[in-house]
Amino acid sequence: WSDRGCTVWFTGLSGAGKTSIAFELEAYLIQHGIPAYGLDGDNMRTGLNKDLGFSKQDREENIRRVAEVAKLFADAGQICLCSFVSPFAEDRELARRIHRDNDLPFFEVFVDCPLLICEQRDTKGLYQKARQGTIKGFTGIDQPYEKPEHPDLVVKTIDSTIEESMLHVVEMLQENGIV
Ligand code: GGZ
Repeated sequence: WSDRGCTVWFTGLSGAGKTSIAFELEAYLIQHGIPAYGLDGDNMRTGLNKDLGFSKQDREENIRRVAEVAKLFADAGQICLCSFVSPFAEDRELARRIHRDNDLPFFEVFVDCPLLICEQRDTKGLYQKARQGTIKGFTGIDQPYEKPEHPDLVVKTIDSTIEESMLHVVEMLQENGIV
């Protein structure tokens, strides 16, 4: 099973559904006896990356460290599921390169959801705070989100359920001989 080690990198706006899809996928893979582990802001920014904020520079360092950790998980034979806004194309490219240099498969999944919908969902109330100016540098409001130009997969969460999106990722992993 160590052959299937790889990283699935979910990118998209806050509230697009990255972590929900990754969590569902993690459960699905484990149920099928496939080792998987999810990394996201909640478990990386509270520990290893707790010295980092949301400036362009800090996001770059966040993504670099996450990619290095994901590389280790993948090298250990796990399917590492990374859910990060990762708004800058060059940072995502670095994450891909860190894997490529170690001959580890890397799949970029664009979790595509219109800003308007993410803002309507506003599950954590962060968009409202960003609009009010209480939070500065919020992706989509006063910092850019650079859409992936050549992602390995696009899942649109506006008209699909979390489970449907998750199964699209499973199909991609099947097509690439991972599962
Ligand atoms: C974007 C922010 C910000 C700012 C706090 N911009 O929906 P969430 O709440 O749970 O996910 C978002 C998370 C983003 O952290 P990442 O590590 O994924 O970002 S990056 O990849 O760009 O380094 C959001 C919350 O943290 N959050 N402030 N200013 N999201």
